[in-house]
Amino acid sequence: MGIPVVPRVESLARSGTQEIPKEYVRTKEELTSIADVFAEEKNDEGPQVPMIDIKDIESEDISVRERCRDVLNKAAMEWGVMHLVNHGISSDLIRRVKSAGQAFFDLPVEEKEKYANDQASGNVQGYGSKLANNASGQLEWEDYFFHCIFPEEKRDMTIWPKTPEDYIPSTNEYAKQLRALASKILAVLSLGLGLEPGRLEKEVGGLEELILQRKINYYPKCPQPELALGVEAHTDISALTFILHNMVPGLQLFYEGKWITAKCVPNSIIMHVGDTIEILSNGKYKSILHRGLVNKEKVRISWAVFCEPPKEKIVLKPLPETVSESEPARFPPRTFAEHIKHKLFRKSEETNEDNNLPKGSS
Ligand SMILES: O=C(O)CCC(=O)C(=O)O
Ligand SMILES: [Fe+2]
Repeated sequence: MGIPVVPRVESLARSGTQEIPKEYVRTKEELTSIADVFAEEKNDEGPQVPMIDIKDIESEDISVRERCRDVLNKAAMEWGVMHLVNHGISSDLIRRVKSAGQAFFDLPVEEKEKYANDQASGNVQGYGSKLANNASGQLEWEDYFFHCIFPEEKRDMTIWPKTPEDYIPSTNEYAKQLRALASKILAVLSLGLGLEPGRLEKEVGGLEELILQRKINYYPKCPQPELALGVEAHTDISALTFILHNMVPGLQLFYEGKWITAKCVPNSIIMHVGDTIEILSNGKYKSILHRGLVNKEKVRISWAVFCEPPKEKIVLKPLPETVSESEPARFPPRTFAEHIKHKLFRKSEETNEDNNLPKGSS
C-alpha cells in the first residue's frame, strides 16, 4: 500500500523518543488543565458522571419502569453522558469485542497499514491517524480503526479486518445488540419530551437510515502525557454514542466549568447524547464537551459507536413540540452534513483567532 502519508502514533511511541513532536503539543490554554489521569480518576470530590441502571427500563410494573426512565432522562438533561449498567449486552460479548479489537491493534503496524484509509480521497473507513485539519496543524495522540457496522447493506466488508477470526462475528453481533439498545434509549428520550415513543427513532432515520459507525481509538503510551491529548475537546455529532474501553482512564467531561474524569466502571457502557438529539430536543438533552487524556504507563483503547442520521436526507431542527414562545428554537435547520461543515468552519475560525490570522483564511 506504499508509504503512509501520516506517521502512525504507535510507531512514534515505539521509536522510544522521550520528546513528542511539536504538532502534538497542545495550546497554552489547554495545557493549564491537563493533569495526571490516574490521579484524576481517583479524585472523588465534586460532581461525577452519573451511573444509570437500566435493568427496569421495560419493566411490566409501571411505577418501577417510570422511575428507571425518569432517572435516565434526568441524566440526559443534566449531563448528556452516563455510565449505563445492566444494559443487557452480555459481558461475554463485550469481552469478545474488546479482545478482537485488541488483537487487531496487536498486529505489526505494516499489517494494519494494509487497511489504511485514504482521507485525501475522501475514504475515511479503515486504519488511520488524524490529519491536521486546521491552521495550527495540531495532532492527536491516537491511531484508530473506523468503519460502518450497521445496517448490513451500508457496510463495506472489504475493509473489515480478517484477523483476528472473531473480529467479524463479534462485531456483527455487537452491532445488532447495540442497535436494539439504541431503539430502547431513543424511546425513553422521546417519552421524556412528551412525544410518542417511536418519534426520535423516526426523526433520526429509523432502522433503515440510522447508521452505526465504529471508531476503535488506540492511544499508545505517551512519553509526555502532560503536553498531549488523545482526542481534543469536542461534542459528538451523533444522535447517541456508546463507548467501551479497556479500563484505562482517559475520558474527561467538561461539566460546570471543570474537566471531570470518568471512572472505570466494570461492565458498563458509556453513553453520550450527541448534537443530533440536542438539536431535535431544542437543547433539553445535552451534548457534552469531552476529550481524552493519555498516559505514560498504559496503552488505552476505546470502542466508540456513533449512531448517526443520514448525511443529506434529514433536516435536523428542534421538533415543533419542543419549541414555544418562552423557548424559541435554539438551532437553525441544517442537514447532518451541513452541521458537520458548520462545526469545522467554526473551529477553523477559532484557530484563526488563536493565530491572529484574518478570519476565513485557512
Ligand atoms: O476514548 C474515549 O473514551 C472517547 C473518544 C471520543 O470521544 C470519540 O471518539 O469521539
Ligand atoms: Fe467523542
